[in-house]
Amino acid sequence: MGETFEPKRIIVTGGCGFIGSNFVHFVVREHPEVHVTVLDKLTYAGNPENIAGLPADRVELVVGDICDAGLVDRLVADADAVVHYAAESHNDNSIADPAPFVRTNVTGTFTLIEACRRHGVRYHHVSTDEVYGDLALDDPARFTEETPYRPSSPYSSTKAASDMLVRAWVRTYGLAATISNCSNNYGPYQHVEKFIPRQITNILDGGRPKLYGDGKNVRDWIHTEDHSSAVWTILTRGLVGETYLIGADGERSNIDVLRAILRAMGRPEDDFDWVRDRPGHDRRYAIDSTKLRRELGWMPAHTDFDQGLAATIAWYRDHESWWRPAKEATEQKYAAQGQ
Ligand code: NAD
Ligand code: TDX
Repeated sequence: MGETFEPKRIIVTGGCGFIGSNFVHFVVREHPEVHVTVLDKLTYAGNPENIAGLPADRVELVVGDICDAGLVDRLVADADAVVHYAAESHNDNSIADPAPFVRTNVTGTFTLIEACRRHGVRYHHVSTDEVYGDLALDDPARFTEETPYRPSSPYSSTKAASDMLVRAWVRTYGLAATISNCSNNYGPYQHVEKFIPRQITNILDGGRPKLYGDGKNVRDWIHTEDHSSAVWTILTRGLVGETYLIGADGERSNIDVLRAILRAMGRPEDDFDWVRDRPGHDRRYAIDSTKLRRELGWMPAHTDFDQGLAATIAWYRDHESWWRPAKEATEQKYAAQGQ
């Protein structure tokens, strides 16, 4: 299937975060004709090491805020596409302090789409399945592009708000935009605040994993490499104005994932602590990605979860210098919340 849009100069916001940096590596590796400008504020979640070593003539890092309208306008004027990953991304943080979520996720998106509108630049909006709220454990349904929005947390409500802005800009101003809503990502370079890296690094640190509530909540896991290939597919072959759900049929309960980590790391399966549940904790997410597969021919490549998990555990074991600086402060924050 050919590409219908062939960008040459793209801006990747949040390109020093977990998923954005994976996409930058993906583009540099797979598409040598494309130049990438990373716009990243380097918050606690952004780390320039995530894109270190890439060729300087292919990747430029601009340290700045997506809410800085002047800076965004100057960069967008010189690009032919924006792929927007930058966000405050962690639910627990959003419950403790929602203000940065409203600012970055809503005002930041507004600033970017206004610049894209002014300069006629293509825009891809990276969002989450959490905008659809949650499903019951025994519900056979999965989320589709038609599922009504019903976000639960400050994080997911700000992501939902940003999706709505993009849809309105498409309809009212003819913004050339696509939207993707992806399920839970895992893989290397994920911040230690998130479920899988937190548990792996707790074990590596001689501590115990921490499971919220009854552990039966279900997440639909996808390897971040598959998220990157899907976003590229949508950017270059997706129809303007369309939304595509991204998922790899990876539903698993948290307790099953945790036991798989414990087994893979040679620990007894009950060697963890039950901790306070997340307020408003979504029960289950599940993605039906038929539209993306049928209409754009995308397929996930990393579908063996146990293999992906083993490689992720090995990566954290081999990259302590990457995660160590963030570990103590993250655990202090959790301890203060009883988690
Ligand atoms: P992350 O927290 O690891 O990275 C976010 C990046 O954005 C960081 O580099 C940070 O410095 C940057 N950033 C934050 N505020 C900024 C601002 N105001 N200006 C410029 N840069 C700023 O997040 P992630 O897990 O890589 O998620 C990336 C995107 O993917 C988000 O939009 C998130 O909603 C979406 N998403 C994530 C998942 C997941 O499982 N993690 C799933 C679906 C969708
Ligand atoms: O220590 C923990 N123990 C635990 O049981 C942590 C950190 C989490 N959990 C549970 C909560 C969730 O049910 O594990 C599940 C996954 O938690 P997170 O890693 O915080 O992810 P989630 O809240 O599902 O959101 C993620 O996927 C969708 C990303 O952080 C979002 O950015 C994305 O939009």
